[in-house]
Amino acid sequence: MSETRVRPTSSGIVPWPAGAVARYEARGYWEGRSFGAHLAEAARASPEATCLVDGERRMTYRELLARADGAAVRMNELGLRADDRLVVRLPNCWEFVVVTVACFRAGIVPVWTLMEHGRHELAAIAAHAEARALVVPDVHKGIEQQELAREVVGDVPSLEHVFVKGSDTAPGSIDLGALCEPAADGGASSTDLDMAAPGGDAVATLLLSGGTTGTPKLIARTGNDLAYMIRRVAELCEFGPDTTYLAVLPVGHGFVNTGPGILGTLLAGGRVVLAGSPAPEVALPAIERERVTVTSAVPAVVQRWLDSHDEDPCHDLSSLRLLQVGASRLDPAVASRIGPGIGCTLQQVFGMGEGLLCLTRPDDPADVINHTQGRPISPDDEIRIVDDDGLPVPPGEPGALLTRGPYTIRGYYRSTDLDARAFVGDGWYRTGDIVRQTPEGNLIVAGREKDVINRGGEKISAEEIEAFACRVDGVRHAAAVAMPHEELGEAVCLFVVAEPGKRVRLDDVHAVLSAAGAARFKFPERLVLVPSLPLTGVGKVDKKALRAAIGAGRYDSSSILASR
Ligand code: OOB
Repeated sequence: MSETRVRPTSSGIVPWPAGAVARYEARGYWEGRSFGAHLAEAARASPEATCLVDGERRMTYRELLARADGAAVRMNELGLRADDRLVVRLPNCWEFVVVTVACFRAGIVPVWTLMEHGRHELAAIAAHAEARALVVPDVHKGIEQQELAREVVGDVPSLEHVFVKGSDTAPGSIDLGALCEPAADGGASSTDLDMAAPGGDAVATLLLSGGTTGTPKLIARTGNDLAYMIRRVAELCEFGPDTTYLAVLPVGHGFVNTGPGILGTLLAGGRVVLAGSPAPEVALPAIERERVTVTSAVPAVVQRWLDSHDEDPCHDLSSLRLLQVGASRLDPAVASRIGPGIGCTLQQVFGMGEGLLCLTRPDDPADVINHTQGRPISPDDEIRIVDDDGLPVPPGEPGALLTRGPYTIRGYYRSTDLDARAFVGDGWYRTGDIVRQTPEGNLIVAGREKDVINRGGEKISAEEIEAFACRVDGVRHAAAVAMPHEELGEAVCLFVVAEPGKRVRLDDVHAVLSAAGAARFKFPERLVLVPSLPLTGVGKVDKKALRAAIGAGRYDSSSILASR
């Protein structure tokens, strides 16, 4: 088997400065162990407990570790070594968890993507990560997936292996089911993996960032920082062996994996139930059937659950103790329906792949839970809220949120050009969010300075959509902005200035996105033709004016210009 030399991740990460490392180690946050070592310890602590439920399939911790170790050893035999990257594009299924644990055990770096990601995203992610392997299902929602995998392999020279979940593995690809069989030698492989475990400072995973640019931004998270964050959130959410966590959001999301999510449940010795869809007709019966105690959802999903349960409260949801809601803005009116409607405690979660995680605490007063996005999880999370000159705003005023801390990265993976914009001064990460802080220290997300559209929790780069639009015949200028959407919170509206005499339709833009294999959630919902785009005093497109116009239902450019 030919082996493409790929650079180690360490060549592309920005380390924490020595003083910060010493502090985080001294305070016991960073334990110097790989994430796989933490997981193995948890699995060995309760081997007979059920850790995973996927439909009829139930798995104990013993079986999970045996399968993960089997997969780790087989990946090693295929030439995949510690620090090699593997792109995972799987739906919510037990194989996702086994492959993820296998990667952590072997020190292979998983890069979790969404099933919605198409050739456009997958190729860019795999190329940037210099991934050596890709995992896909054979079929998803009735659509064949291996052709896509072949295309991506054709696009990305470092990709050597494709692992396929399902019974129909194409020649040249590897059957994921066989890969995930327990190792024949049982304990011996596990001991070898224990011995070869990477240190805590090795990269454990590369997360995707909700992009502000057309190219993917990858976030290298180490075993040290990831384990600290997950353990700390799990502790604040009171996770333990009696926790049954329902994974309804796509497993590729950081929220469902790490907040504390699937991985936090496994570290706590609890049980993960995988649901194939967040639709109320799937999620609510799953809560009832499995006596789920905790789950996490985006606001758009919660709204559907509330509506469905109000209309027909036929499911017993009394086991649900905590409902985490985050990734996009939760309307306080919806927040206040959760307690009375579902009978559980709401926890607002304001997080980001880059690190910083804020939560309301289960015992906070209702006002804090319903109206704020909580406070950081670590005493060593540092927060600054600054004005346009970088100076602290007066208490309670909105400003740009900067942060540093024991699990917040100091730079993107191999993206020094991005770092210059996103990291300021002494390693402060500029989150792109505008927040206010209450006197008790809770944050309220008040807006955004980054050019991103948050469509029901999926982050879409306006710049990327504009670049696609400019490829359409007849488009002279394009500006993508968020417009209000009743269910999703925000949707993509594209303003277009056409060449003289040309007509541009939404379908033309969709055709370009579709031909490139871009994710469906990026497709603009609306296109507005305007004779010109409004400009700010410094000559940039005035997106504030465009957002205001579309929000107010005014679409013609004269009213847009008038609204400035
Ligand atoms: C989560 O992570 P990302 O990386 O997909 O997106 C981060 C961004 C934040 O910078 C903020 O703009 C937005 O998503 N966001 C929220 C929010 N939570 C995240 N905006 C308003 N209200 C909230 N509660 O989205 C993420 C990662 C881990 C846990 C939870 C969410």
